[in-house]
This record gives sequence, structure tokens and C-alpha cells, in this order.
Amino acid sequence: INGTRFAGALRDTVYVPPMSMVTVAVDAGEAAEWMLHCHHMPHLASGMMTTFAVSA
Ligand SMILES: [Cu+2]
Repeated sequence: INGTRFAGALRDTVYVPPMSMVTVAVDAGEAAEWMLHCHHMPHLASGMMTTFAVSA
């Protein structure tokens, strides 16, 4: 978060502090289209959701 690496368990959610940037390393496990989104419902409803494609 903000350029600082942190250790810990594998996770499927990351808290992003306001005005911060997070870089995520992903092992998708299989070629597919994956979704990522904000869990704050007003944000989700206003479009903070996208997909990314992993190809073999
Ligand atoms: Cu959000």
C-alpha cells in the first residue's frame, strides 16, 4: 500500500485507505475473465467494478 510491501496470508480483499494506491500481485490460477470491485456499495453502484482477462 503506497509502495510499502506487507506480508501476510493470501487474501481476496485489500483495504485501500483514502487517496492511496495499492499494487496487487495476482496468481489467478486459471485462464479466465476475473472481476474486481469495491465493496463499498455506493461505489460499486456508481461503477467501481471491472474485469481483467487472464490468458494461457
Ligand atoms: Cu470504493
